[in-house]
Amino acid sequence: MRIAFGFLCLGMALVVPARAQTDDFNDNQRDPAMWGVDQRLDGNGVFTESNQRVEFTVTSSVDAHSTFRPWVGGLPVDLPWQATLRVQNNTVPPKHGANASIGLALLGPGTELNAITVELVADPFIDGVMYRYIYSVMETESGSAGEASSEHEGMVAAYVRLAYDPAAKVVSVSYSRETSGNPSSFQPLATYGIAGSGGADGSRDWGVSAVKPFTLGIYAYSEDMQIAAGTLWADDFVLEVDEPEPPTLSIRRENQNVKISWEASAVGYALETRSTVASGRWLHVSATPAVSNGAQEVLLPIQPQAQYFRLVK
Ligand SMILES: [Ca+2]
Ligand SMILES: [Ca+2]
Repeated sequence: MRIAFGFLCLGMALVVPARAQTDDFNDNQRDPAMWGVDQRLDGNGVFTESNQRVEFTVTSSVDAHSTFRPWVGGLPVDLPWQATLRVQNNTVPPKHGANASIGLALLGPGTELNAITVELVADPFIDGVMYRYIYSVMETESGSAGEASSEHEGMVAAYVRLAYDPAAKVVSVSYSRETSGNPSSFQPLATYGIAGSGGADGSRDWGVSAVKPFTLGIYAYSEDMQIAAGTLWADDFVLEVDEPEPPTLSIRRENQNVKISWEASAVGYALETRSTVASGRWLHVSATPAVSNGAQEVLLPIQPQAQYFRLVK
């Protein structure tokens, strides 16, 4: 619930900034308020919060292993957001065909087969040279819709980012080669359209909606190799959701009434009142706002006692 306060006497409004949620994993235990139970999409790889980060381990040296740790809140389809994760990959795949990776995955509603991933991969190609690269793919139920990668010799650490534009319904993939602190320089890697168009590297209609939102999570993968503790890990997750500025309540006396108003563009808010500022039950103001000059306005008779008002969404 998001709240905008307006005080009858003070005419003051509290402003809620763009919402940033972070996890530095420094407490070494999965926080169920942030992260859901790990989903093993393939095999038996395990995420463990230890050494103040999220490590991925695999004990089997054969087959594919992929595990997904979902962000509990889900992600809105009607607001801009971006998710950033620091990743490190010191694994050394022992042969051609073996590989290991870690990064972010965005899943469409209903099936994990609709996914956009960005990962830091270690992969020895057929010539025996160890390649490390940022890899991104848009997966659909009918296979890959597009992919992009960027090789960097010797790279073991990076930041990976997924960012969403709700107007274009496009997910942009980028990464930073900075390896600590707050990275400022991100290089674009790919764009994907999730409503069937708009992506430079792939577009499919995932059927996302307000009632069927995205799921985001940490994702790790390995194939035909063990992953020892401390070799493949993620840290410093940041999710920024660009929520619109909350409306400002204005209050003005008009004869024996007060006119309470807020921006007409702020839809979905309800006006509430109570007679003490710090306690008591908030009561819904039943008067329907009239729209005038770009504002929603409610006219109420002045009461003998103080009244406090707020907007609630
Ligand atoms: Ca940490
Ligand atoms: Ca934790």
